Amino acid sequence: MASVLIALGGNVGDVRTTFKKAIAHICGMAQATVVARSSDYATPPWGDENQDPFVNACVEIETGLDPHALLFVMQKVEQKFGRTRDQDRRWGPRTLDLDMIAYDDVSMNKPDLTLPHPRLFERAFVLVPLAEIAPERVISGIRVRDALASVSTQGIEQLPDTG
Ligand code: A4P
Ligand code: MG
Repeated sequence: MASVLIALGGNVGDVRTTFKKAIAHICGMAQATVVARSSDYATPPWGDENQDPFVNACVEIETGLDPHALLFVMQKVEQKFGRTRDQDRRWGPRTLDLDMIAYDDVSMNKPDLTLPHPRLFERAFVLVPLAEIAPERVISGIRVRDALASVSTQGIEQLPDTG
């Protein structure tokens, strides 16, 4: 079984409900179990700042699927929740974005899948929830808690648990 970290993001619709359903679908389709799930966070938009705030979270799952099979499942789940990849502008509004942050210690650079995720260390909206569930995890030689200490977390707010 592999330990996989997945980042969730969205800023259109009832994103927190979408996250719950998306995680359940990933687990069903990937025969995966949730090892840890962060809180949800409200985060200022990054990249394209002219849009609504995002909700972000991270989850650690265990799965027997290989990285590409899991990516396929993640893209199916994005589609199920209304994400139309072609119409989205880069870094623009979306109902659900699922990024594979790390898959065990696998390192790969394929056209459709780069592991660990290449923009992980620039993004407080990924590092804050990741540090909640995996502060000691080392990704590309960098401990998650140290990566978090090197970015600004201004404007990021932990949202209360909805049960
Ligand atoms: N791909 C390659 N590696 C991976 C990986 N490790 N995980 C490929 C997932 N996908 C991977 O993805 C484009 C292609 O990346 C896929 O076809 C896949 O084969 P995409 O999700 O369509 O592209 P994107 O999301 O538009 O671009 P990118 O660079 O992934 O942007 P992000 O990171 O998704 O940015 N601000 C806040 N606060 N919170 C956010 O969540 N998200 C975005 C979107 C912008 N600003 C944000 C947030
Ligand atoms: Mg993405």
